[in-house]
Amino acid sequence: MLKLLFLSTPVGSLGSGQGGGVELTVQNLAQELKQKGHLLEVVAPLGSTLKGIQVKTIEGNCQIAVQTQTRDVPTCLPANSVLANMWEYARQVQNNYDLIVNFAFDWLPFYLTPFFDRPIAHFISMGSMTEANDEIMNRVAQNYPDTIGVYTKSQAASFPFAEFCQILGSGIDLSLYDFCPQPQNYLTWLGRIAPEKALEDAVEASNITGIPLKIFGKIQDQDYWQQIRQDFPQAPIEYGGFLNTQELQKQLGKSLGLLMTPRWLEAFGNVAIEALACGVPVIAYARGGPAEIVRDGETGFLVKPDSVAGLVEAINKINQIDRFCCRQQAETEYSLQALGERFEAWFQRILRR
Ligand code: HBI
Repeated sequence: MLKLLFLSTPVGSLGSGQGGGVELTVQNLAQELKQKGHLLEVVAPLGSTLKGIQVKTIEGNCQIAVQTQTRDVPTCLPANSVLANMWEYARQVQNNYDLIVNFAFDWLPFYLTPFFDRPIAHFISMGSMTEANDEIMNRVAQNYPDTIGVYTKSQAASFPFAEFCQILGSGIDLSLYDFCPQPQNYLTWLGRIAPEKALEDAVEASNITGIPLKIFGKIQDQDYWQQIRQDFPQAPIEYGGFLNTQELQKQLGKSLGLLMTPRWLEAFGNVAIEALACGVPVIAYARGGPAEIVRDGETGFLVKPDSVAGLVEAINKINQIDRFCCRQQAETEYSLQALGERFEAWFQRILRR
């Protein structure tokens, strides 16, 4: 049994959605590790909530989201920084714990690592973003090998310390997703409707094949969405809105396949494992996280990046995929239990040093 202190992302309170994918990771991990008998406390900004887990909330001003910054941005902390306050609390209580786990993608926790008496595991939740972060993360990777965790190999590859990264993958609560053996005649596309997600390629493929495409997710860039509608006036597409998991998995499960067309380096791509959990094959550009999730020819198809012709070719053979294999892959690789085991093994490796 380990005594673990989790320090959450300082960009917003847990449950606000501000922290995106890493909120889900903190929530799932905390629940799973508590389930396995470990003792843990989560430190997070005021207003944070976590089902069934003790949260120590800390007041202060949130960090600026790093993805809104440029690569050369100087490290900055606001007055009364919640990040600094969280780490002051951690310094005071560190001796009650075996291991501290950092989920912030920020300079300070990495800089503070050598000042702490207790070991610190750092989970990095995006690819390389700024020079200052790369530099301080690299310093920790060199001095404390094993202590850097990431979702995927391609995410690790974006950092100068790629070979030091522990690849931990992700996981979802499979009990929320129902296997659907018999699809209806439509494809799905899920995600933020924004240029880096290249929805236009999926729409073009639907236009060529004549197979209807149902689109779900937040319209983040309205002009971009209108441009797609103008460019493909005849495409058989339908926008289904931004749904909660329960509603989304109902619609997703009935589809022939999920199209993933990322233009940028997707660190992981949770929508891929949500599809697999419903038995839905994934057709994805062979780049980033999805390229490490989809088993080409078994649970979907990996397509030459940015090739609409490649998408069309894959769509035309989607019935070759056994939908049950998709569900099985989700169960073996992406269950919460598998995720908890991977993190537990990582923590043990650090503590053995
Ligand atoms: N920005 N500064 C900062 N710190 C974070 O921890 C952070 C962020 N932007 C996005 C983010 N975390 C998470 O939404 C992603 O890691 C998933």
